[in-house]
Amino acid sequence: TDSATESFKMPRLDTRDEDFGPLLEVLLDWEGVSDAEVQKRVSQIIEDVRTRGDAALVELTRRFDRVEADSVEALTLSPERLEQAFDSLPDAQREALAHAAQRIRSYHRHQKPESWQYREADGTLLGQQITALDRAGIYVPGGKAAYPSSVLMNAIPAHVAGVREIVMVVPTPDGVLNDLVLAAAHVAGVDHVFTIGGAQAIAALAYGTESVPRVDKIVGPGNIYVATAKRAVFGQVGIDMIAGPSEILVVSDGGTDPDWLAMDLFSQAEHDEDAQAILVGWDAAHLDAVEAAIERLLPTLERAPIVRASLRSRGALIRCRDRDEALALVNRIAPEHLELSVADPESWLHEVRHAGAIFMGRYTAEALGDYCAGPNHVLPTSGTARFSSPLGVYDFQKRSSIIHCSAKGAATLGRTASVLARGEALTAHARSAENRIDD
Ligand code: HSO
Ligand code: ZN
Repeated sequence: TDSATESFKMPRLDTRDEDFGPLLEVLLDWEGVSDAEVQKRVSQIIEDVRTRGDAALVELTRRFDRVEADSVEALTLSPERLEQAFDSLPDAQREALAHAAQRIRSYHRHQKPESWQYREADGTLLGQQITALDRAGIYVPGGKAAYPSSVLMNAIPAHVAGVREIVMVVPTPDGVLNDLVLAAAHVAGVDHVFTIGGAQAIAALAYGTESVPRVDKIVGPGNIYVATAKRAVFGQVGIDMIAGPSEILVVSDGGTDPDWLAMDLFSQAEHDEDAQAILVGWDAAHLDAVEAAIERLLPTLERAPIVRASLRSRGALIRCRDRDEALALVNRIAPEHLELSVADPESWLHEVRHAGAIFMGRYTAEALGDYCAGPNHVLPTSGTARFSSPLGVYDFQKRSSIIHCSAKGAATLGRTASVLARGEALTAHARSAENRIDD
């Protein structure tokens, strides 16, 4: 079929329908992929890299990416090479990258938590000290899924957190380098880049090889091999969350141009066939207008086949009764991106309990947040906004507890500790505490 002329009907739901509940469940259902065959292959690759180091990386990169290199050094890009990629870009791209990076940096600086301490009356001091990870690893997918914006979103918070060394890995199938990705790495303060990918890159970052330094945490999206490898090395290193397909929920009060709303839905749907774009509203005529806009504009898109597949299988226009029902849907769905395309978004805000990022008002397209508003675009998907947060500075930091007892404090605490320790039959604990009670 000619994809430009193929007819398309946007799926519709109505909360008044008897079977709305079960239909919504089906719409939201997303099975996280886990595949025994993939798991087996991934654990073999990890074992290979663990035991043979660089030699395994060179071989696996030849096999999977068709890149001939006789050492990992030949798969390494220097900071100078990154700068050169930046310099080679047209002015507009250089300026846009720098502008986005500067805004992302200043937003994330606001996230920086402070260490704190307080002193009690008897002189004992308590506190919490915040420190950055020594080394972070950033995975960047190769090929068409390589987003320079994601390099900024992953590396800048690490840099702001105070991470000493940021190591990026990116596969280059057939040796093809993406200058925008390298330029973004330069702008974001990445220290080393290795042109390796897949499970072998994750294994190298987790365990280290002769040339690849072992990191403390690995972040960044990847295909099923990468996701499976990240799960497998978790515990050896920290990992970020494993993201499902991207989603948007738009709430419209009927006052926003239907063409704008259609394009906002498309912008999410064009990411991939499994992406999810849903709009909810209570104005029936307006929903019809959005539906018409979707059907008229869809054939004009470069990625119309992807958008059509996404909207057909996972998209919906949902008609609800009123504002309260729309809010209940928001909190039920806990969307990655929530667009409040309404006249008074502030009055909604305090009632939104679960959403990765909240885009307020008619002018705030998700696309602005994806690139350059400042907040992170790595967000909790598939309803996980119920319990998790956007990627941030805090993901590259940890907290140490601080206790400094005065002599008087040690005596007071010693009495309590001694009683509890004897209750647990741990007498060395008790005596250790009692030693510091001077009477
Ligand atoms: N919407 C994606 C991020 C992105 N969009 C990157 C464009 N490039 C997930 O939040
Ligand atoms: Zn996007």
